Amino acid sequence: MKQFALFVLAVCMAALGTPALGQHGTHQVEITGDAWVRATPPNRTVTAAYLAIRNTGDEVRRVVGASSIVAGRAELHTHIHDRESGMMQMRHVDFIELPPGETVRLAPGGLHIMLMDLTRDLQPGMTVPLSLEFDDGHRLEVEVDVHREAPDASGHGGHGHDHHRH
Ligand SMILES: [Cu+2]
Repeated sequence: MKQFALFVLAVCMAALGTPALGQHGTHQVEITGDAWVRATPPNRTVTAAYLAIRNTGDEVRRVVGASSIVAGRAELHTHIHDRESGMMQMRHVDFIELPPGETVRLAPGGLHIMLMDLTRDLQPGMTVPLSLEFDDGHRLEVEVDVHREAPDASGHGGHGHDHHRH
């Protein structure tokens, strides 16, 4: 079992060891504000990650993928309001567009990174690594805190009321 864990870790390290890694500072995209992942009850295998991404460059940039070692797979999602049913529904999106000079917020009820096939329970106080992939081939690695609810839900002008359960 321990050997298996080490093997998995080695594979992950190899996967992360792309040439783009380490260009953190040169890439004109940065994570601003609180990045967080919703804590999971035992045996829950899906959750969502939220963060704000700022494009400091002068070209449109796109987030085209995400991954984390705690998740078998990750997808970019948004919520839409279905007029027929009056319900919020999640939709997979192929990319998240980042207009130049703007900050795009991923937040409950809107855009989020869906983490699926979780390999472990995520408890408050933990941090999980998250890797974002951009259309220019860059990757951004972030450490994301695990919380039960949005940290500082009073700020950011949001109404802080989460209609949606992951
Ligand atoms: Cu989702």
